[in-house]
Amino acid sequence: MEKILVTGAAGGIGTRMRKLLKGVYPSIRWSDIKKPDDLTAGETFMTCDLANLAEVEKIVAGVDGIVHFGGYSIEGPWETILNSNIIGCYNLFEAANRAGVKRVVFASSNHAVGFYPRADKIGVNVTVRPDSRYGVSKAFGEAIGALYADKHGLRVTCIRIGNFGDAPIDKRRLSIWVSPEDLVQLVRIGLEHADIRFEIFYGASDNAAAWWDNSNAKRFGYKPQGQAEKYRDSAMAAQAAVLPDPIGDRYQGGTFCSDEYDADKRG
Ligand code: 15L
Repeated sequence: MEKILVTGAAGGIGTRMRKLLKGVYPSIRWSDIKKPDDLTAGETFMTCDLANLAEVEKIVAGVDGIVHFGGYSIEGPWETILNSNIIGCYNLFEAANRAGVKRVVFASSNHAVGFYPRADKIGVNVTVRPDSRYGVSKAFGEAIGALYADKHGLRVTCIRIGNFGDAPIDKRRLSIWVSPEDLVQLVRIGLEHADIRFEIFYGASDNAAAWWDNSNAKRFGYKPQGQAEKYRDSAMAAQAAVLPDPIGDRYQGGTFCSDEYDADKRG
């Protein structure tokens, strides 16, 4: 991979990735709907509204691989999810295919499977159980990634990212935390491993309390270094300040599950 496009450059993950991916690939083009405040002179940046196919075609032109962190990263109104994550994701894969891009790494989310109970340990072959319109959009992204891989030969890796950050911030995140360095490892497998066709990985570090079987990522050489247990005391101290959430605490997606929840109304 010589030339890479990374979308979502101004977001939380993108901002961190701009530092961690520096120098890893000869040419990296960063993109977002707005210019990052801390863009440096050496960084190549193009503004793009993902909902506009003509703009997406401009940012994908000439690249070998794409890391798609762009889009709306939490639950939102349908119009927002539709434009940023559904139409935006379609545009990204369609433009990538037209431009002859070889690989796409798609930032999926744990919220594509958020309605699995915490008591379950799931792998990547389970049926999607989205916990929100946002989760539905991530399941859509995985499905359209599979279509472009199977029908058009694009090499696609979907990473169901747990919670990205320097440390797990509460009890739920002890199970789903991913360190920035471990996420970089997964992205690089998606961009570089010779045997990738269509794969789903969990974006999680080496967490003893994991709800996910990440053996598929390990099959491709993933060796997570982060261990959530090292931060158990601080995570549980933060959890003590959080009110109990009977629905959110039962399911993997947490508050994304309890938000708007009224499944009991039909008796
Ligand atoms: C996500 O997918 C979100 O982008 C992030 O903001 C967190 O909510 C994370 O999941 C999580 O589940 O903690």
